Amino acid sequence: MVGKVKQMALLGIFLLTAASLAWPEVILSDLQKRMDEAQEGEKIPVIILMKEAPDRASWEKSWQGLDRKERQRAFASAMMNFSRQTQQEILGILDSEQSQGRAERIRSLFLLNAVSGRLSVSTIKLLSQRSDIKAIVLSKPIVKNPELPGVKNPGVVEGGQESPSKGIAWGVQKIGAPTVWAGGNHGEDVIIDVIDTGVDYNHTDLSSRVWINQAEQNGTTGVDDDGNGYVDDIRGWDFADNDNNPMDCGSTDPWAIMSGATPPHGTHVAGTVAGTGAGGQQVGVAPGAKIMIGKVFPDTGNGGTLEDLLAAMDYGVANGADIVTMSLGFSITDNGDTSQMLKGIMRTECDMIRDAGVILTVAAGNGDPQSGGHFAKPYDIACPGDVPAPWYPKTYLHNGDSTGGVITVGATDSNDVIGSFSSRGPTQWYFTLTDTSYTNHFVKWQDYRYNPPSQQGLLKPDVCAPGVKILSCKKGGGYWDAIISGVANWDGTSMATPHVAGLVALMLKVNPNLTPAQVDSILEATALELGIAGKDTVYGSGRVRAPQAVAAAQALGVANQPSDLPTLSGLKIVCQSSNPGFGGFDLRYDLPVSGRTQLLIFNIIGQEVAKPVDEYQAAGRHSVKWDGIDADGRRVASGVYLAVLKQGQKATSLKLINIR
Ligand SMILES: [Ca+2]
Ligand SMILES: [Ca+2]
Ligand SMILES: [Ca+2]
Ligand SMILES: [Ca+2]
Repeated sequence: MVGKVKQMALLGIFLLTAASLAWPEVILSDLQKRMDEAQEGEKIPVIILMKEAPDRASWEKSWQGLDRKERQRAFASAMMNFSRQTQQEILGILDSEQSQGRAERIRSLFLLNAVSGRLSVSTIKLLSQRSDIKAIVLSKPIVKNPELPGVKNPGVVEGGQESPSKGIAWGVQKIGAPTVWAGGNHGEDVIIDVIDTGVDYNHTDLSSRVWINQAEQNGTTGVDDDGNGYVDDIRGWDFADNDNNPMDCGSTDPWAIMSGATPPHGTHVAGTVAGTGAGGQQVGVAPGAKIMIGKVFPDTGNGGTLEDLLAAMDYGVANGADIVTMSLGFSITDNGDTSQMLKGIMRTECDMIRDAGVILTVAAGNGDPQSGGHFAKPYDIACPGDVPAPWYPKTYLHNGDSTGGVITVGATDSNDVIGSFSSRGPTQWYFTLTDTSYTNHFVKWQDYRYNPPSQQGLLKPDVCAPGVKILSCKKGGGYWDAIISGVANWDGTSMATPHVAGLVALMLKVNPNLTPAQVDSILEATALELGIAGKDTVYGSGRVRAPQAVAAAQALGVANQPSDLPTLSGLKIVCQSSNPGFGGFDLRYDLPVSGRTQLLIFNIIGQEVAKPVDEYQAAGRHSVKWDGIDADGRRVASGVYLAVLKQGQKATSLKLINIR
């Protein structure tokens, strides 16, 4: 978690030992070291990566014309089938090893085409002889960070609103969610997977919002009715304790939390996503959305593991989540082999989530929670918040496949000033593996090197949202206000991220087919610009704005109609450059007759901002470039614009999304 609460451990780097040379093909050196040190009978948590990869291009061909949710189902089932086939023999071996007490907690991770489990040394050695395995990786613990969800002004909902009077939490107000609700959109039935400490699904504000797996709800106890690998997973799953009860494991005792107990972080996060206000405070952005619960921190408070996190991410995609939100991450503060490998695994997983069409929002991190300051560049953004975004302006791409799956969120206060803790970019993707046990197996991303001044790494975060003094739901009922000095309103990019997840639900409600890249482009294009000009390493593209983003989502639904089809008016306009565009659009239009022709640009509230064409023009094809400059010669703000082509009473239009 990044709610100033927990971080995964820093990663140790181990030297290759002589013993590891016995299985250099498959067993990575840090796992070998762990095996060498293992006690008799000890089971080691590992992730087994399969060698075979599917022919994704051929799948895509057969999926043409599917809408986003249909495509997600097709993607998940194709990947699950592929994984099942390629893993069949290994799962058989592991089943037998499990029955003999040498393996446990075996799970197929279909997005990575991997298998996780806790295996004895002899089982690992047995598997390492196989040619269908690419690598066996030591899984990593998520350790608890005893830092508090701090607050400086307990008992007061920021924005001057006294608590516990009824009201709308300042962050929900600030991003303009109530304006969207006024139009009847509360994000109804959009499913948001909250991967965290679990959620208090009995809370007055959340109980009606929890996603229910109908097949299990109406099925037989003790039977995996929907065959998804999890028995009686009615509300989601507890991946850390491997049971069907994802109740938030956090302590409700503020004193215990202050002494280092796990706080009920997931209930707080879920409240910001979809809290209904039933208990008196409206803390949720999308009170019509459904919360799927992925619990990845164990009841013992000892921290979760990487493979539990991966399994939870898979579950969301497989079970129909539209959005996965993760207010968690682990700090990676070096470019060592283990760190790079871990980053690589997370980037691959996040890329797959993007390819499934699922939107993934992730906290930027809270700097260095030990010192209260920040890690040096480019290591301040936590992983997987350091994974590239699904969309960048064309001008920003570096090499090849430079996009990724993660919309990374920083935290701002009620004055739109960045939280002092909010992690700063840039981050880096520049693999320089040295250990051959790694170099043999891992893709080396070289697309965002940090080597200033010429190479500036990867710009992160992508957007920011309210994350300072955030009021939300308290496990057991009520809110974290006026409970006790010190743990009232919480600070953290953990609190900012669910504001964005909730906003994405509002966007998907009006346009369910938005791709992750479209969602990201709209969030960034419509954000309130903050800090230094343009997208920057503190605020990203700025603080999200719900009314503008939802309007743009709706507009893009219209713009997505095939734009080069003739309209009824006979006029036709297309954009030949990229749209969303980076401050300029090459427009081409066809006139059926000669006459006075106007090409006007309007902003989203209907004001005319520019008039690139107003003259007599002959019938036929014309081109004009609108360079994103308004009538007064100023560069227009990022956002959605409408290009209207008029001739007499005839008109046609085209939506343009401008990014500065
Ligand atoms: Ca099930
Ligand atoms: Ca059942
Ligand atoms: Ca449980
Ligand atoms: Ca800026």
